[in-house]
Amino acid sequence: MGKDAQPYVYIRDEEHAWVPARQLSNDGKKATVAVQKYKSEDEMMANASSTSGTKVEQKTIDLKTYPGGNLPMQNVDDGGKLGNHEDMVNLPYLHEAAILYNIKIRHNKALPYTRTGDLVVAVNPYQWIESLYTMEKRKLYAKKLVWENSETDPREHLAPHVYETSALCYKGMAFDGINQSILVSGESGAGKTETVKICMNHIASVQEGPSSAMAEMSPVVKRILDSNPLLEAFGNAKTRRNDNSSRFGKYLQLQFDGAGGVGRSVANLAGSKAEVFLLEKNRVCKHDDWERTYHIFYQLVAAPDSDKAGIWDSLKGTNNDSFKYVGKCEPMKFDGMTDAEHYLNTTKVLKFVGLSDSDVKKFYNAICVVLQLGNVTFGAAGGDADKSAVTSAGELSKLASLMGLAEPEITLALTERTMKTRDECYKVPLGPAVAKDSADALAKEVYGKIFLWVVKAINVRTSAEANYPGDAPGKKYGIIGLLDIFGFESFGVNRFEQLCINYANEKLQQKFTEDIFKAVMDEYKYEGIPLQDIKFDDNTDVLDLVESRTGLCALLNEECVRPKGSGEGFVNKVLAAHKKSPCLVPHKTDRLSFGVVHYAGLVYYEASGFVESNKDTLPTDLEDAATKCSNSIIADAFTFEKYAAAAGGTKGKPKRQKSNLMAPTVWTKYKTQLSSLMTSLYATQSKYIRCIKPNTVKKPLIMEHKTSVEQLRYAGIVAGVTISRSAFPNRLANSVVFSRYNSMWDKDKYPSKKSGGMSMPELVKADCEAVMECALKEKETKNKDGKMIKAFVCGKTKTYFRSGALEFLESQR
Ligand code: AOV
Ligand code: MG
Repeated sequence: MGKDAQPYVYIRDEEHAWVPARQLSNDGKKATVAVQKYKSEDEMMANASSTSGTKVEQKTIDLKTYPGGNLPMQNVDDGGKLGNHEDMVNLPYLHEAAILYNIKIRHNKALPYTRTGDLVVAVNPYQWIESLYTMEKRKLYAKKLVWENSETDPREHLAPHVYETSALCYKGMAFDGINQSILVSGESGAGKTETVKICMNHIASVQEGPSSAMAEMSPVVKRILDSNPLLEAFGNAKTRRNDNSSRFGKYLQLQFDGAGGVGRSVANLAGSKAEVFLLEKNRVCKHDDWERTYHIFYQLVAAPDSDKAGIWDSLKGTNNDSFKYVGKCEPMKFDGMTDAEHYLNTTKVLKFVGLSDSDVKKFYNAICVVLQLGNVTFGAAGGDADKSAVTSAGELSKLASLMGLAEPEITLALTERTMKTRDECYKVPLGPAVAKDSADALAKEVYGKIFLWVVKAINVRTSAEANYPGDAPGKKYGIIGLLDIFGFESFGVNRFEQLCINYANEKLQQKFTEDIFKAVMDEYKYEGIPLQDIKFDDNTDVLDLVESRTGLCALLNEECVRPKGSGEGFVNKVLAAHKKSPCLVPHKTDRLSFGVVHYAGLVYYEASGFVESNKDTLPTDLEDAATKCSNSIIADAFTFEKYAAAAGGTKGKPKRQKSNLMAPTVWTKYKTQLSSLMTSLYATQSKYIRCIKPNTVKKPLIMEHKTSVEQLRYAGIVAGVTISRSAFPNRLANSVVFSRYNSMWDKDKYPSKKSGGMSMPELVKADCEAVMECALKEKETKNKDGKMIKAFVCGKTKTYFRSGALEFLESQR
């Protein structure tokens, strides 16, 4: 807030999203501003909001295009300096630009964490800031937030950190007996997985008790932490955005013994259970040039020949080039280890989760089946493009022996398809491209099952039930759940997967909104502010559009059982059924495309592959072949699936025909899984961490405005702020209000209602109220019923200003 009549504001900018400016004049419709031209970002940061030194350019701004017809104000001090706040709730002016500049200044000072109330915004520092994660730091947050009693908010004297999230969760679970969850979100590369690891390590150290130096970790804790690399080996891959990108969603529940115990008893980490969502199976067969498939393939290929010989004879002497799914790639390290080193580690952990030596071999052998499926090639048979033959006899023969199947058997399964009608059963040949797709489909399915198998194996070994078999069956443990899930996505082309991902984000956003709403209610209650004023937009419209009985997904499922179901048929149905929905936008030119207005913005989806992606069924012939595989891990997984799918069907009859119609679609399974996740989350008290990826070059200290602002929107931070500030956009501490504006106070006309016996804060409030009565008289408005509405409310510790009131005070001062 500036002293002079040239307020410090932000204006929109094509290149930098928001830039600081001075407002020179404002007639209510148009404003003239002075904008500095900086040579570089650095210079802009250094000068933050001063007009000195740099070239100044004047601009006329159409105020209609700004919220409320006002330019957003900068949070500058009396000297015109733009500081930064640890808690953005304390920013007098809170809006998108203010949030951006606040986290930017902190990011530049290597301060990655910022609070907004209970939420922590974590900007990926792209450098390991050792001092943030020392044992002293861990203990400090644990001591202040868990073990010490405090009258006031104990975070007051602590810098913002994700350790506060982990510590407060531990406290809530251990002392209040309320299950907790930490919901971490953000786009690819924003730091979700790292953050979850940081929190998990902290929780593991908090639970060691108030005086522990964590010299030795309990074996249970060690097992839980050690199982993590295994999930990463199978579910992570190098992508353009992240060298170690998780290609699945994960909900990890830490289970505690003795939660909610009386007094200061320590709740002990007794086990953990992981649940996974939507593994990106396509990556098994295809990846962009600069990306890789799953780490485990490279690890296996980098294994020493002595190990390879024990897994599969033909694996000996191979390298990345030997397998089409792997292909050429530069050697790379992540976590400081080469693929060969990772192989050794993965093998160690596999044994550690309970696999015997022979199981480990069998397991790697199953992965070879996936690799080898990619090497089989097909061509037209006898010049007929509708029929195919294997054109790589050697590769096929290796595959057959690896799977323990006769060559003709696997060949037929890949090149022909059995069709069944009510009274007959016949075979149709497949063209080369379709045959190749079949091989890919089998590879993806096998890999998907291996992945789930790993998760199950880990759970069997790490769950509290496994660690403490003596516990009573069905014993309830205290839970801290950690959610590391894909953030909102909006790409050039958005497919079925993006819809699934964005649907999950809508569900989470709904909970987030409800939680913020509750927090605002709690704050108002504490401050003694009337509650009826809070209004906000929720996202039930979008959720209805997606998940209701006639929603997008029900319509997609319908289209999938139609004999000639197609993407276009689906889009037509959707547009017809939801003409009136404010959240559905038809595409102007593309009949295969439709737009959905998400909480984070409009996304167009390309529906051409929706039907196939949603069905995701494996032809019977391949499924049958897999059940006969000599590798029992594969055979068992497929056999189980077959019986599960047939459960309820008539015994002994061919099962697939029926289940082709009835097999649950990807969507149906996903929705069920997600709704059970939401049920678990609603049973917890949630805390939020929003990760922001500051730049695309993966370098420290750089913050690109445009992409960062977009993420603030996607993370719902801006929407959240809108809720919390809907009635009163600005707020200041009563003491600040008094010292700042008491020069505008006519004491005789507006006497203070203070009286003896009042506490200090009550005295300040009384004075502050009188000052505001006087200074903001002019800004009073009448409501519909002719009642006068004041432009402010004084709460117990803070004054809340209605829209425009604080700006008015500043201009008058
Ligand atoms: P993600 O989980 O959000 O992406 P990661 O947690 O894998 O992102 O982080 C990406 C990279 O950023 C890491 O490999 C680190 O190099 C760096 N990084 C993240 N957080 C920190 C931190 N606190 N300190 C230092 N470096 C960090 V994805 O799984 O791709 O959506 O799918
Ligand atoms: Mg990740």
